[in-house]
Amino acid sequence: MHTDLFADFRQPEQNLLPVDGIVQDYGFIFPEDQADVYFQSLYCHTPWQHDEVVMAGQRIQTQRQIAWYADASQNYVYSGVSHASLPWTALLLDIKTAIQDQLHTHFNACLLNLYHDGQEGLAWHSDNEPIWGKQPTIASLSLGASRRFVFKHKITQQKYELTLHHGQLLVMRGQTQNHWLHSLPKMAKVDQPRINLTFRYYL
Ligand SMILES: O=C(O)CCC(=O)C(=O)O
Ligand SMILES: [Mn+2]
Repeated sequence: MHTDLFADFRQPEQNLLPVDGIVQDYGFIFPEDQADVYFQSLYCHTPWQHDEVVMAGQRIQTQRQIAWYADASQNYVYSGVSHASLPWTALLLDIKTAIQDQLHTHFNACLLNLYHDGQEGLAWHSDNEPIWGKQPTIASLSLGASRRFVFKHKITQQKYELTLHHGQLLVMRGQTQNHWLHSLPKMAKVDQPRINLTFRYYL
């Protein structure tokens, strides 16, 4: 069981980044069976949509799927494509409340990503759109398959890498989005799906 494997895993007071930002690992914030229920329910009942990104003026559909939830009917525009928001479900509100209580931080939006297997990933980017404010706190919950997650400093190219597991909460704060990119590399050997939830606050 993961809680035995990583008994002293939860060290949120430690900053994983060496400079120019704050990334904290809150470890496993839900019991494994609870994380299983969340994964299954989100996997089966979320109205997943393929994402679209604009590259070299072309609209391209990603294999990865997304769903965007927010307090008001707030559209989320990134990579030149607008996404209409869905109303919160009871399950997402449960997860949001648990994370808010733990972090003492309020969130009003959540982006869900579904990676069907290791052939799907997310390219280098930072979540630095103006709607998130200058120093956003972004709480990232991982469910399902374990995947590598990598940070790269925008100037020095210095990297920091970790593996994100089922039920693990990672929090990015402060200057992180201004100075670091992050990515979810493809992992050919992974044949199981992963869902990621990033809780955010738009201004
Ligand atoms: O899947 C992940 O762990 C990261 C997702 C992410 O960076 C994003 O949605 O902006
Ligand atoms: Mn991101």
